Amino acid sequence: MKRMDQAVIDKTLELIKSQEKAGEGNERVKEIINRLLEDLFNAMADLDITSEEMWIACDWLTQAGKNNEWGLIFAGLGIEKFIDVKMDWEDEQAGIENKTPRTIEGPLYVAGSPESHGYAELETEVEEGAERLYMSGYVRDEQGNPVPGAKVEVWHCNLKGLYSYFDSTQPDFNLRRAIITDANGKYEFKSFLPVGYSCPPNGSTDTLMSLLGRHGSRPAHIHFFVTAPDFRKLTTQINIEGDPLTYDDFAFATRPELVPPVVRISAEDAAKEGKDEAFAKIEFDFNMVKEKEIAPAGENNRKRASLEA
Ligand code: MBD
Ligand code: FE
Repeated sequence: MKRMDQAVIDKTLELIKSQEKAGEGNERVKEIINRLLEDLFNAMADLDITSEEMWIACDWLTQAGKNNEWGLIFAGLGIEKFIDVKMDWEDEQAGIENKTPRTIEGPLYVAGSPESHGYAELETEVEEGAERLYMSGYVRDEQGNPVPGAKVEVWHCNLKGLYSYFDSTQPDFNLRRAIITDANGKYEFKSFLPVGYSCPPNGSTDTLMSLLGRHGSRPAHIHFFVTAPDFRKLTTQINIEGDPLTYDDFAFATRPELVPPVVRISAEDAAKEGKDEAFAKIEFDFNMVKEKEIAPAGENNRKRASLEA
């Protein structure tokens, strides 16, 4: 079929814009919405999108909201990845280097986890059958100096691939803690090696991924927010080395610098490190940069879950 005349599309866009009153509303919202409508209408013409297809989209969008899956869809469609790529590019323009790479937050953070100094144990309830993990490292500034008093917030899923709060069968803040670095800038925590995550079966994200011929799974990973006064908030994750999905993450969060080695320490050697059982050991430092006007901010003020909300 012949594509609609551009003039017909443009006239419709102008009609819609003509109802906006100058000086009213928000100029930034007007700019963004008008641009998105322009791109959308052109795509509808190019791809000959039908009325039936449009209403399938509307129904899917409605259901996705009811399911609270929009955060997951932003991750799965690579939108959250793209904003990281954009901010990386902006950092590069600003000459910012030698930092721990950012990677997406994802939709499963909960604010207000229990805080401790230097060390934390992440299990509020014991996870049966898990491989013990001790992870530690230093928070460092741009010169490599340790940053005492930095806050390392950490969260990961259990062996079912589920996160506390979103999985109401787990106790509050299970596998979620905030650790304040000690006088040497060091943090350490005791937990276990988590497993990967998969989107809720038959949910809106899962349905879309299937239609795209994709899977909706993530490799095993651990999330972090690192904050300290005057430093830019760092949002990142580490991957558990050896997961088959390490470089096949539906959320595109893996970065080679974020896959630290996992060292297996035997029960005998564990004693030398002051631990009472064999464990997997991960050492990982967080290299922070100062908050700067010329570079993107670390905080985005998205709405986040908390026990009160
Ligand atoms: C997760 O655990 C996650 O980290 C992301 C980004 C998306 C879905 C589930
Ligand atoms: Fe996650």
